[in-house]
Amino acid sequence: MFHKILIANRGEIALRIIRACKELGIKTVAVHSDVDSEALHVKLADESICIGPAPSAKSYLNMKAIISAAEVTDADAVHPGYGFLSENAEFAEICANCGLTFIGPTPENMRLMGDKISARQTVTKAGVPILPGTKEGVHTTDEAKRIAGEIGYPVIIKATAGGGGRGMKIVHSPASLPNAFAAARSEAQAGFGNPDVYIEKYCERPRHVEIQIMADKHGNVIHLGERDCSIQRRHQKLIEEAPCPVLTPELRQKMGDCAVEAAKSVGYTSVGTMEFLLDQNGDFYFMEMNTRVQVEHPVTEMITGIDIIKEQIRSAAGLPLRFKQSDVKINGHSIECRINAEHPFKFTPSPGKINGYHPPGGLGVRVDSAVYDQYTVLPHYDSMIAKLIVHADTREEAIKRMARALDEYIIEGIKTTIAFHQKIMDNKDFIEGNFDTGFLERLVL
Ligand code: MV4
Repeated sequence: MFHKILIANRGEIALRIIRACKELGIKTVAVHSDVDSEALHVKLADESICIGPAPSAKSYLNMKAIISAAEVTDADAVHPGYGFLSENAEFAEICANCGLTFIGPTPENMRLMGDKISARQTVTKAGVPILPGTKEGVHTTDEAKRIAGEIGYPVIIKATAGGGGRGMKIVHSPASLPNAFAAARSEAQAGFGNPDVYIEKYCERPRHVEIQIMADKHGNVIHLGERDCSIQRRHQKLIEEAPCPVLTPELRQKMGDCAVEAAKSVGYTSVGTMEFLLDQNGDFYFMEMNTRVQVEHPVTEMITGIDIIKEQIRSAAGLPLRFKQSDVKINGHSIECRINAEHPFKFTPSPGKINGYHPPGGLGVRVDSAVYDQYTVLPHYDSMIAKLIVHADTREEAIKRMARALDEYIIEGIKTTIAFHQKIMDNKDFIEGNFDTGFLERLVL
């Protein structure tokens, strides 16, 4: 097992990783920017090191500074969390070259899944369904027109190097294709430094359902069931839950098996997530794989009782998984609300000093957060300040518990999205499980 882990992240996920390390008896090193010296991850870690000025590009994305910090503190592994360097294959490679274990998949796996066309090809070979679309990048408008005609409108143009929905264009007719194609390519170039795009059949009003995968370095791969992450705004998830309210046990097994086979086919060795679209007919299609731990992993922990971060660390250290697929039992229902320092209905950022703080508690309530009373939420980083997670026997009880916990949660001095979540917990369609990825766009609060 590792002796000391450097956590290359901040905020609640840095705390989440520190907690796992403490329970595993592993020492921790926090890294922080100039403006983060009062951050909770710095206070809770055994040691801390400043790695640069406030902008992420100069601190939390500064590979040289992070590697140096690991060397001077004699850390033997690096946990990247989510965001920042978590899906950067080059960083994983540099860690390995410096004798540090990168707690995540291999650089090869990260590259394969980071390229959305190669990810599609790879999972197809493992028998995973994908939407009709191109097997290669599409380079000219004529080619795009011909392919879109073959697939049939509507189609969606996506960046090969993209992900998470950035730079996608939905095209409903041949007339609008040339502009959309040009825009997609230039956005892909600007956003990812690579203009390549591919075309897929557009799936209307899908749910976003993803499968949590857990793998070790001995060829064992299991899944921990699914999460429904359909409640999103501009590709930012706001509410996640597990299990998915509409998935049947048969469909769960089929999606789970597909995700496990895909992970096995590439020799995957860490935790990861296969994202699927679930359409109105109950058919599912692979979208992309996230080769990191995700923000919403707690809802899966709550219904399985498995500590995903601890297992990820153990797996990176070369230990075998402690669970077989048959050991994984889904128990009850869990919901997570992401609470952001934003206007509750306009979603404009609201950084500043928290002047009064009281988190909720009680049975089945979990708060993953790195803020505290008198803490100043900084404008330089992500606006998510807390994840409020509940667990209960049924979905109906989980919604009531979430509503109760949201009512208890007091955060003064800044605006937060608590009031938004209160409205959703009281929404008839949400309560009935009747929603898809377009839910928030159609919603009038
Ligand atoms: C799609 C799609 C419909 N059809 N692909 C968005 C995130 C990125 N991973 C892919 N995304 C989508 N891909 C096809 N062929 C609809 C979306 C999509 C979406 C997916 C999940 C959650 C929210 C979404 C919001 C808009 C579009």
